[in-house]
Amino acid sequence: MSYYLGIDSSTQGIKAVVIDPVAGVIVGGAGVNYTADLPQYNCSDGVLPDPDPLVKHADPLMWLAALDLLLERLGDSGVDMGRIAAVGGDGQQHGSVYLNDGFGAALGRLDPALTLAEQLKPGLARRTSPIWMDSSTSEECRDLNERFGTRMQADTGSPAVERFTGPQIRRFAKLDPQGYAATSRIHLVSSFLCSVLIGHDAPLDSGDGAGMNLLNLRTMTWDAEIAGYTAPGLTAKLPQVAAGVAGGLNPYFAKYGLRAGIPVAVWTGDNPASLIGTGAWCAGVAVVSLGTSDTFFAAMGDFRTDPQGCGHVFGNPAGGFMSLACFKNGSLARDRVRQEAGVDWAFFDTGAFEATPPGNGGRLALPWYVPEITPPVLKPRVRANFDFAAAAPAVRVRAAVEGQILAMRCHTAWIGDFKVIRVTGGASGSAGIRQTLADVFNAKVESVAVRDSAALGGAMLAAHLDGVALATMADRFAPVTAVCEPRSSNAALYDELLPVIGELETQDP
Ligand code: XUL
Repeated sequence: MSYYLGIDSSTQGIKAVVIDPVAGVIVGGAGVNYTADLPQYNCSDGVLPDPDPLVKHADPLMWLAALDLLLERLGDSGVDMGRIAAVGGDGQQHGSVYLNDGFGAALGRLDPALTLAEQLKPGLARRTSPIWMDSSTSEECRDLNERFGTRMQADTGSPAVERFTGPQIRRFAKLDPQGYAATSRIHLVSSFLCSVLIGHDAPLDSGDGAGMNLLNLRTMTWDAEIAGYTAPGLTAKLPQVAAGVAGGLNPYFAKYGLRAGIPVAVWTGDNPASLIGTGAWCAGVAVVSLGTSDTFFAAMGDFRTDPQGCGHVFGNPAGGFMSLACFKNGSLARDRVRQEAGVDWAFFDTGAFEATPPGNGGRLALPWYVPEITPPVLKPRVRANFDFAAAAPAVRVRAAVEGQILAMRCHTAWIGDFKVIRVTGGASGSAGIRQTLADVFNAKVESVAVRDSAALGGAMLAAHLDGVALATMADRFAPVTAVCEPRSSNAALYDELLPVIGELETQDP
């Protein structure tokens, strides 16, 4: 039977997953890590060094080199590439690629004897790409929010926020008007790589397009007024918004054993792809992904926005909308607290709570080591309601974990009251963290056995193009492997602690 390939171009690397939906098995996969495998691009953890801590850019040529290397590795791994019948994919959200007139022509004549990076380099109108970790556009956000007021959030799903593409484009047009004038097309990471796969300009989907502060989610078209104010002539530089098939696979990729012309699905953002890959595209189940950053997302039946202005609304690739709240100080911050405290997770996971019972005696911390997204904080530091540095290691770790999860509850209440939360990502392997999540949200926490939910979502969307039902695939590829029930006494304890989060967040910066 046919195989389907999903590709996830994420912050620190790129991954592929190949599925056989009829047999219900993952038949292969491959990965490339930018730091380890492509050090020549100087993007440690996927980010170019910059003296300004607010500036976070990457080299788009690295993403191309990674795509070549990924497909080579996938072919070498023994997967029967000729059986792949369609390709889907996603990219880290918000990142943008600036292309000149030569890009389209170069795509149309890709030579398999050469690499993507060398052939497409002349098509770049800007050598670097701002990514979602960038927080350098506060001034532009201020301009946009002042100009459009509440309409910005009411129509695009989010107020203007630093990492979103519109403010990034406005800054580029202001700082480098010539570079902006030489730009004829601006792609997101997703639509950039999808364009490369199909050999011509690809559309972007409403899941990723909504992360730009430019797409009117009520009409699903570019908001001409907002785009016009963001930067001159911007609408003409944006791709179309569409769903379904983007085009046929460029013959260039036959060198990896793939069949030229197989359908390539319109790519989406990593979070919308994960919504599919975790089987949560129908309203009622929320997903918490505990990765580099922590994210909370859920399908939404209706279009509603966050009254606090921190969360976002994106298109749901399965139809309708999804909500998302992103906490930048996620696993990296959690692990830093743990490392600096010199302990491992065992004390937290085995239930040996002597030193620190749930609730931690009311001691809470928000471990903000980098500028935070939810709530927006540009000057990071650890906020705590006790002497954090002097406290016992176990107390510090519990304060940080509980603080993060309570903050997540505070900032996602607008999405709904969920009785089931699905958890994925590296830190979801911790039994202690899962139990804390269940108790804080007073919800059943289900672990789903999906390692690469975004790449899997891309593969499922590719198979869906061929008529395979998403529900059938979710049962097979995202089974629930463990369930953690909330403990009511702890839930009541956490309810009482909720107001402390507001106090920490408004502490002096
Ligand atoms: C979502 C966000 C991140 C990126 C990278 O708004 O900024 O989750 O998509 O994963």
